[in-house]
Amino acid sequence: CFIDLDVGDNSLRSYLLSVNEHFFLDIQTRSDGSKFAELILESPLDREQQKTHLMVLTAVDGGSPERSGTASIVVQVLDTNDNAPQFDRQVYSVDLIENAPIGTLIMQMNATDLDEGVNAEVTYSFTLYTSEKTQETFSLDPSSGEIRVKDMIDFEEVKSFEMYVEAKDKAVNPLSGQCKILVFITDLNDNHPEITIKSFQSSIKENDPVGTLIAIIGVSDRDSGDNGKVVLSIHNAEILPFHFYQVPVFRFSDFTLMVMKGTCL
Ligand SMILES: [Ca+2]
Ligand SMILES: [Ca+2]
Ligand SMILES: [Ca+2]
Ligand SMILES: [Ca+2]
Repeated sequence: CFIDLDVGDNSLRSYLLSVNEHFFLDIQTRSDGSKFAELILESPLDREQQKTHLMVLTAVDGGSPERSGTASIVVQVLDTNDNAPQFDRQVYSVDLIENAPIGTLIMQMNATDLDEGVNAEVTYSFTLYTSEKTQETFSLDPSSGEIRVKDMIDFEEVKSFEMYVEAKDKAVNPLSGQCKILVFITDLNDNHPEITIKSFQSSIKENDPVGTLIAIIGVSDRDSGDNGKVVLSIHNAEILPFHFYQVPVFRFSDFTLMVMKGTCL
């Protein structure tokens, strides 16, 4: 409040407020003719856009020469929780090799919250959409947002995982943001080929014709791609009178071979 001890035209005549977007002055006159000004909010404030508003209030009298006095007004905008934590993407995808050691860091979650203080402090958790199996396989640190391997991962058992992560702020009325993480497991050659003799004729007669079937052998390898392809060979094949013939069957890494008599015994 400004006080001008002069009277009549020389007393306080008006108030002026420096130009600003959010406030205006409402000048009131008391019954004794003295004036006072109210600072009124004209449009909503957004702390995330501007934290402090600085204005200058000038009081001018009606004298000649005109005299004025000024005062600074500083308005500090307090935060309300009006921003939800946000991830930079809605879906993340990660490749992870099977048998990765327990504790391996696969992802560091980082959600941003434009508010301040507890309104911007974020905790992370798996949502209910994340399967029990996935939650047993991966851990999520609530405060750092680190996702690590918690249990052995076998590509032959599960080839991908889906996680749904929520970031929630610590405000009294919390807001949250979600994202999805897809983990694709890559195969490692961790399975030996398995040989099964499906039929075998242990004795053959001399002069049996070329092409006589001696054995059917099944070979399989649980791995994928080149890790699951199998080459079957006979030890010392060059001095033995037998050959393999591959008979394709239904599964990619499973085929049957026949041992044939190649030359006369
Ligand atoms: Ca805010
Ligand atoms: Ca917030
Ligand atoms: Ca494998
Ligand atoms: Ca293999």
